[in-house]
Formats: sequence, C-alpha cells, structure tokens
Amino acid sequence: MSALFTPFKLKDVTLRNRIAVPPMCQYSAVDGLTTDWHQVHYPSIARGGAGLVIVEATGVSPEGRITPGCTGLWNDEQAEGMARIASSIAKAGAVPGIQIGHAGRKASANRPWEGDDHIADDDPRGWQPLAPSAIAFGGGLSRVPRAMTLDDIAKVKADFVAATRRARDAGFQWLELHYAHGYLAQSFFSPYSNHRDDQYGGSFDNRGRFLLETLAAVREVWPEHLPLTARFGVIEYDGNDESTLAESIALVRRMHASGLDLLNVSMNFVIPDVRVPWGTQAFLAPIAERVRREAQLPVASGWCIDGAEVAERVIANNQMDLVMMGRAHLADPHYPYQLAHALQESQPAQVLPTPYAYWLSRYQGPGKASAQ
Ligand code: 8OZ
Repeated sequence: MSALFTPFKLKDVTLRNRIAVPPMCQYSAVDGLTTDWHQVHYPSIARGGAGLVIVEATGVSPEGRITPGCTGLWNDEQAEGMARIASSIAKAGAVPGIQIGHAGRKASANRPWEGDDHIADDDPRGWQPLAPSAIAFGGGLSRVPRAMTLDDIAKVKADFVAATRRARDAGFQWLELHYAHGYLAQSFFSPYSNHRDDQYGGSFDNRGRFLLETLAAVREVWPEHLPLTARFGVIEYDGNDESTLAESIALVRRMHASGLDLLNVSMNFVIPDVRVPWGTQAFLAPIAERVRREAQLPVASGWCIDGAEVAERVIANNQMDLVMMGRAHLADPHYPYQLAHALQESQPAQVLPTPYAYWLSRYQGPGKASAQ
C-alpha cells in the first residue's frame, strides 16, 4: 500500500488516507448562509475519496468575512446549513472539518473574479475592516482598517468561541483556526501589520497573545477528543525568512502546549510584495518538515503539491502527515481515485462509494472493452 493511502489517526478521529481537501472559498453564500451550491459541492468532493474535507473560511462575525459571499457561523440558521454539510461529508466517508476565521484588514473585498480588491468605501455592500493597527494591506486592498480596541479584541475572541460551539454542535469533527494569510490573527503576529503599544503588540509575547488566548478559549469548548488545528503562515518570503521561521516555530510550540493538535503549515501573505517560489513543486515541504521536527507536532501542508508522485513522496519522507490538495479536486472531484490508479493501489475503485465503485471496478476506461 502506498504511504498516501495509509490511514491517519489524530485524537479519536481516523482519516481513511492522507489526502485532505483544504478550505476553498466558494463566494456563493448569502448573508453568511450556505446555498444549494455548498450543499452539492462538499458531498461531491467528499465522495471522491479524500480522508478529510475542510469547509471554506467561515467568518466568526459579519465583518470577519473576506467577501459578502463568504460563509458565516454567527447564527443558528447558518449552523443548520453547516450541519447538513457536515453530515453529507461524513456519510461520504470523509471526516468533516471547518475553518473558522476573521479576515481582519483583508475583509470587505470583492470576489477574486470581480477584482479581488476592497469594495469601495461608499458601496453599502462593504464595511470598515478591523485590524491590530490602522495600516492598510496595500495594493488593491487599500482600505485603512480601524485599529481594534481591547473591547473589540475581547469580542472577536468571544466570536471565535461561539462559532466553535456551533461547529461542534453541527457535527464537525475537525476544527481549523484561520491564523494564516494576512488575516486578523496572522496580522497580530506580524510586526508589519501590528504597531500596537499595548499588551497585544511589540514583543514576541505580546504579538502572539491574541493567537494564544483565542486558541485557549476555543480549546475550552472544542471537545478534547477531537482535533483542534490551525492554518498558520510561518514564512513571508520577504528576505527575512530565517528570523520569521524561528519566531513562528517558537509560537507554534506554545500553541502545541496550549492544546493545538496539528498545524497546517502555510505562508504569511501579510504584505503584497513577496517572492514566493511558485514554480517549485512542494516548495513548502521542507518548511513543513522543519516545523514538524522542531515543534514536535503533526503537520499538514499544501501549495504546488500536484500529482501522485510528489504527494506520495512528501508523506513517505515524513515531511508532513497530511497533504492538502485543493485545486486538483476542483478539476476532478474524484481526484483520489486517479491518485489510487497512479500509485497502483490494488482496488482503486474502492476509493469511491459503492454505487460508483461497483461499476468502475469493471470498467477499463473509455473506448476499451469492459467486463459486464
Ligand atoms: C486563495 C484564494 C482566495 C482566498 C486564504 C481564503 O487565503 C483564502 C483564499 C485563498 O486563506
């Protein structure tokens, strides 16, 4: 059996293999509510055979959404739609996960295909973003956020806790806190975006405080037997990579001590002008491996991990415990079936549910004679 298709156990949850579908925004929600789009999209992907399917970045509050089309989990009606999604993912044999987050100064944006920039200040669809300091991201995300008061910070932490309760009660078994990609949590930790002079800014301890306090508060309500995870950027690709990595790994160690079960290793995206090595396959794999070794916790990672050979390699070489494969699942929701073929698993069709597997196990492919 390939390494990619070995099960993975974390707390009381067992994934059928190491393939995870990362959160991917669908920009198809209305007032934070899921729509028919989500109710079809998530089970379709889960049927494809991945071990874990994580529902898209879901706002803990209206102003925490990236765009007006993003999902939310600040009311019970939203939770009801999410409960159906969690159930349909689980029925398809995957573990249902959800990412909850607050977009901070990147909030109030247009969809990527409608500009990917901030909604104009005078457009009623938008709102003023919140951030540690009143510093805009830049580029198309030029709206200056309001610097958060201590009350704002307490409110956002409480919103994370309330969303966690709803995710738990909706039946999700895997929680991912969005601590990456320049959104609110990541922007508290980065000196680029956090110029505060109170207990939430300045020193390493102070910049990490929002992340650790939120994690601890969430841990109180998220069941101990279920994985609590975070996606966190550990590298900015701004030329100061060694110091950012060292500081980030130090914070991951603290997160681990505060109850984090796995880290989804990613990039910071706190500033617009960075030099990410996009052309390099699995460029984050050595970094994920370093986090895994130095912080002594299981890790997942993704970005430019395309194809069976590279996915198998990063798992077999113990660079990561799970491999996040997003866009490949958009191209083919049954992508794990293709991976199983490529890795010469003995019964690739068994990756799929029986109503598909029964027929495909007798099928040689288009244009080829098939057994009945
Ligand atoms: C890629 C494209 C659009 C959104 C994130 C929610 O950065 C996102 C996102 C990623 O986590």
